[in-house]
Amino acid sequence: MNGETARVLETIKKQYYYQSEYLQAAEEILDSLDAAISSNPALTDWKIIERFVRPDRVISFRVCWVDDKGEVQVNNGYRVQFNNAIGPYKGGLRFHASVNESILKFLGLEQVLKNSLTGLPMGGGKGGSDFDPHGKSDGEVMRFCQAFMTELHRYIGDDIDVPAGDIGVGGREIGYLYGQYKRLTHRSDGVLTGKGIPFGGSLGRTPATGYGLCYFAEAAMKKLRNTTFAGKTVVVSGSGNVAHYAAEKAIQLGGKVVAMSDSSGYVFDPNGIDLEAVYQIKQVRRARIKEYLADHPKATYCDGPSGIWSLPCDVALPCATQNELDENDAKKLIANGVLGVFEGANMPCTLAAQRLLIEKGILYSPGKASNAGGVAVSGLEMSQNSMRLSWSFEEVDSRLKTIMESIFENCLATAVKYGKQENLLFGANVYGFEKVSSAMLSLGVI
Ligand code: NDP
Ligand code: 2IT
Repeated sequence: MNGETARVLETIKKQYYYQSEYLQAAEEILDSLDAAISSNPALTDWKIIERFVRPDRVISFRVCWVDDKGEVQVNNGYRVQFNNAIGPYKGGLRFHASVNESILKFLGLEQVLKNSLTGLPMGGGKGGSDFDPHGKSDGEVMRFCQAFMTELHRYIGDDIDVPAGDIGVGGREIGYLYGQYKRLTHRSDGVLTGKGIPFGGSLGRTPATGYGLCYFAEAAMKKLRNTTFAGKTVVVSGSGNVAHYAAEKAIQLGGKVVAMSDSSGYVFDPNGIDLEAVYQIKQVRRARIKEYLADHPKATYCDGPSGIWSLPCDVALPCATQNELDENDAKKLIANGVLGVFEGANMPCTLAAQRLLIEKGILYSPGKASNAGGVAVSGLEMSQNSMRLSWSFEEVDSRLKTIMESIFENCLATAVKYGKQENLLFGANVYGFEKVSSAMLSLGVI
């Protein structure tokens, strides 16, 4: 890194020294951008890098609600509207105890590039709360969602900012959030995506991120290693929305998924994971993955999720959360002969893990490229809502596959153009940035 990128990174490191996740995402992106900006001095003259790494605004608010015992609870709520140069702010809401401004700024910054990669006109944003859904009743989740939307609705709109799901926010939460939005505004529009099918949701949105990840991975394996998922041993971390549908598609494509995890630990099943059992435990009963052992005597369980990376596998799909795979984990995967690491989560590999995987010639794709299928189908849901139409599952799934394959091709072509061979991280950062920066230049100093 040199010149403008290094200067901007130093500046934000001083200003936001306490926001480690935001700085990590910024460093990873800026590290790729020297070549892109050196060919266009206007980007430096117009301070595009300086503007690009900072969100347009961070909205933060209090969320008060009453729990089942009648006690008042207070949480922090946020919406980071990062960049709308190429379209309305778009990105998920995360409900997790760890949520803070740093995490939402990293997610928002990544979302700006990811949404650009989809080829659809969407800017980037992210929001959420430190509300922890674990162990909460349906009624408590509903009252929290209503309180959250009571404040959030002032800042969003179908042409302004369109939230969706992320960790802790799935179909149930989107339903409650949308219900409160309707109650407050008297509007029925496409202000949220990931809605239920009876009230404007798109067929294919629920599995889109996981399916899209496998479409991307399959395209990369075919083109760069002349192989496919067929016969491969696959390890998937997490057991939420992204992990479930990634595992399902990997199995459909002929892979064998042998392990999955939650935040407490991981299960290994040499016979191949029984995905329906995991679904019942994690999505229906909202219980711990350890319960898998009850009906699967050949399976084993280990406390602590990160041990999952010590299992031998051909393909690793980290689909849980940020920084879940560090340099030591990457070393173990490499020692065990991994062929590819394709990210389903956002920033699951640490900077050191990414660098090592790339240096050792492992196929590696960053989340902003390989998990873009979720937001891409959100973009299709927005189009269907605007047109008052709905497409079949097959129509949506085939558009998703085309989008993921072209994201792969564009990232690869960009990497090759700059002499970076198979470096899909470089390709994703530069290709995503080119469109956003060109729009920012055209829009003037705003
Ligand atoms: P969910 O809330 O559906 O699932 C999260 C899963 O990850 C849960 O099984 C959770 O377990 C598990 N988990 C949390 N922390 C860890 C950990 N340290 N190690 C292992 N497992 C852990 O979220 P999603 O599946 O929607 O999101 C997963 C990732 O994918 C996130 O990074 C998200 O930002 C990203 N993503 C999501 C998209 C979407 O469309 N939903 C789109 C693109 C990216 P537990 O039950 O114990 O909490
Ligand atoms: O990280 C992501 O891309 C998401 N959580 C999905 C965002 C969206 O608007 O569908």
